[in-house]
Amino acid sequence: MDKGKTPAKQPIMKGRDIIVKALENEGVDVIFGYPGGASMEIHQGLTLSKKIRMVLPRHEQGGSFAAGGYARATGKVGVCLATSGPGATNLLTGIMDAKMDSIPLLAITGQVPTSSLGSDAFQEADIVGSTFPLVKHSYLIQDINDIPQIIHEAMVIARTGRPGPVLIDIPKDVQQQETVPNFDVKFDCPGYKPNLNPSVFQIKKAVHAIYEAKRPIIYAGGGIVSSEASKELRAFIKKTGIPVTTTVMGLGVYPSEDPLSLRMLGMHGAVYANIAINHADLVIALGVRFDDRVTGKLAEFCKNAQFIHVDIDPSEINKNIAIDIPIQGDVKMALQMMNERIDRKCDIKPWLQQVDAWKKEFPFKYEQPKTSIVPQHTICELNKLADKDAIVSVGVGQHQMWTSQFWNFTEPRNWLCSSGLGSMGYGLPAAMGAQVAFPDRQVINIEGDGSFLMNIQELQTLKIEKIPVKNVILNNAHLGMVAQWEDRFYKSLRGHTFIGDANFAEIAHAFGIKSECIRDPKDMIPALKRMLSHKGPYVLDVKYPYNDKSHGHVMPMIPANHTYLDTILDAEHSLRAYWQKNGLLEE
Ligand SMILES: Cc1ncc(C[n+]2csc(CCOP(=O)(O)OP(=O)(O)O)c2C)c(N)n1
Repeated sequence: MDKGKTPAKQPIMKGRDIIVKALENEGVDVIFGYPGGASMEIHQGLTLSKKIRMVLPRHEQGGSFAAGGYARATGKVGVCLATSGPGATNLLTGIMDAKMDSIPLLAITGQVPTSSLGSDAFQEADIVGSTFPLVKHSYLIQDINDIPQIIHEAMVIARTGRPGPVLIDIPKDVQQQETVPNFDVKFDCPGYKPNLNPSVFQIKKAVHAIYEAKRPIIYAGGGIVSSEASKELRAFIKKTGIPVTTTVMGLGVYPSEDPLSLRMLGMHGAVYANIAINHADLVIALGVRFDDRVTGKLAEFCKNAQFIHVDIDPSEINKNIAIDIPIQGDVKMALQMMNERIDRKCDIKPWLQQVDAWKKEFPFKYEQPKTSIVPQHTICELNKLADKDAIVSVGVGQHQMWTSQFWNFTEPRNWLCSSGLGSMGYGLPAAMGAQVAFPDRQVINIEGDGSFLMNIQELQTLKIEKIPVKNVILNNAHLGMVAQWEDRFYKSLRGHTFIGDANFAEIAHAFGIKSECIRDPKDMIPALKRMLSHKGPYVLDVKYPYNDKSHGHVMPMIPANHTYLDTILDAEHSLRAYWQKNGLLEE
């Protein structure tokens, strides 16, 4: 503030209005919130806001996933709001999803009045205690004068360093009290100073290792998305000529169809990506966490490689794998610093030829449709028809993995997938959140029937709030991915994985949403076109039979805690057996 100037006099405000104003000051433009006794004061305050759009989900879990979808698509903090007790506990899965995938999320909960705290009052849940292991940080506001400072801190903590969820619990009396607020807040958390700057010494070591390597590979993940480093990654690949594979979280950071792209690695990743990384002598790991779905059996993962690992979170480095060149810091800055020092392409022609040969030998493939619709084929055709910048959302299961395998990703932030937590019911609400952020873009939710059922109530939100998400339900009447594991590992004994055949087009119709149901392959492309050309929300129910044969499974597959050599290629072959047969493996 300028010397000599008196601050503009603030009027007395209610706690609830201070909350709204503080959120407006932080640039919040939408909140996904479901009211109740302990939060309705805040909703009353929100009715007066000209800057914040309130979207009423039909379940708090939907609200938390919608806030997550908004955050993934925009990079901004997604905000959800719920009442105390059951409202608050319904947010837990969305909070955990944000924790696992490092998504900036602010969850605000109403709480019973401070005088009742700890008395098992009606709808009292210790939400700070319940979410303690799930959040990056949390607050219980007990003094109305702390509201502006805490909201500012929470927003900064959610989006900086390694992003994540922050919870603010606000008792009802604090929302109702009055004070003269002070919005002149400054971030002041002495214990929180994420270091962004990579060590120059380590960067030089990394560049040296990159030029020494004969078989380098880049393993890129969600950290590239969080730090907006896709441009720097592309420059790094162009300068070095090193091939890149991504995690599920990293899809979009590099164009899938580029010759240097090895698409996704891991359990259902490309065979060639898994072979290549396991033959590499240098793995350049950027914003990844060596998740078990990527590494399989840790002791066997990339046995002959050196590792460079760049991560903002020091606790990730050396967590699962011993790292040779650790670089703690912002991956965008690390890439910029490496790019400045890279002056020529790596001399790795034989390696690139070998990787290319693997790419040609083991492409992703699927059966062409004959009598029934084939889900992978549907995804490919939809990909061809969709806008280039379409945002794609998924639930969890076979449909999710097929979309990650067959969709051609070109840019980051166009992919909404509950990756680390793997939560069914994610697709529809996450798509809803992204569509609110980008009303004019195509947002397509590709979801299995089981997943869709878990948050189907959000169809009403789409209808009432005019959110034009397109939903393609890959409906096999089964919990397909679990049935696949039953086929593989439990002699196809069905342990409650048949869920029955619902007609989602009729359900959508009841919500007032335009819909269609198809099962004949010849109807598929025209139906997709009709869906995409419709202005409002849409449900396309695509019925196909669950197929218990290999070609009905998500292939390839590395069984959990196994190595790339155990990859199941098809009904007859593992990669090990295939190579042994061709004399390429001595064991
Ligand atoms: C909330 C939740 N419950 C259970 C699971 C375990 N699970 C993983 S995939 C799956 C089946 C998903 O079925 P569906 O959504 O119909 O997709 P499909 O595999 O058939 O494509 C289940 C039950 C989960 N991931 N999330």
